[in-house]
Amino acid sequence: MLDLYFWTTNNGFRARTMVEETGLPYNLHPVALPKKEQLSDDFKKLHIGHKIPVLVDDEGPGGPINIPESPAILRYLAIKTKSPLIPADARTRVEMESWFSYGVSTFCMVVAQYGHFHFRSPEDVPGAKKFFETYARDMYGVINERLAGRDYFVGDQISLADFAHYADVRMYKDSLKPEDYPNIHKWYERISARPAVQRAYEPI
Ligand SMILES: N[C@@H](CCC(=O)N[C@@H](CS)C(=O)NCC(=O)O)C(=O)O
Repeated sequence: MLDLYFWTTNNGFRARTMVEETGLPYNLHPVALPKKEQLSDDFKKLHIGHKIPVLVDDEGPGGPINIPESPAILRYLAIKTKSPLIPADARTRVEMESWFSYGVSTFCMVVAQYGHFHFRSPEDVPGAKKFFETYARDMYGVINERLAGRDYFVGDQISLADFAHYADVRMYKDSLKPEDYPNIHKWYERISARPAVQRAYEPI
């Protein structure tokens, strides 16, 4: 059985979406970040770095295993289930890895800073707001260009590269609006229509 330790953040939803995509049964364990539940001794046994998401698989390789970090969870589950979310073709797979990395490290971190300075910072820092909005919008431009004439980031079917970006775009959809970027908008609607994605965003 899989156990997903989760909260309603971009990284949490990225992992939950992947678990839903596998169709495997799982238990969902909310870890309420606003109540600092991630700092409990019990949770820190799962992740010394006190961050969600963490996946626990009691049928891991060699026995039960804890997997922190959403990128590792996506890869782990794709490999475990031999999923086509990792393309079989070697060249497409390499391309997928580059866009996966862009999503979970480059794009995600910039958008997180945008979100911090616009919505969560107790201090108003206009210079940081402007800097990260410009930076984030530049990346939306890059992604919009990448998706021109394509349904997905790589190849002709959905891959981990799409899930690398989707949770962040969805998290800020009311401010960095996908509809302002026509190719992102079509892609966003396509991913949002997937039954597994809809299940992943059901309220907890
Ligand atoms: N790179 C990690 C980032 C995980 C992360 O930053 N989690 C945040 C919520 S999105 C968290 O749990 N923060 C609580 C804390 O640091 O105490 C991933 O993709 O899973």
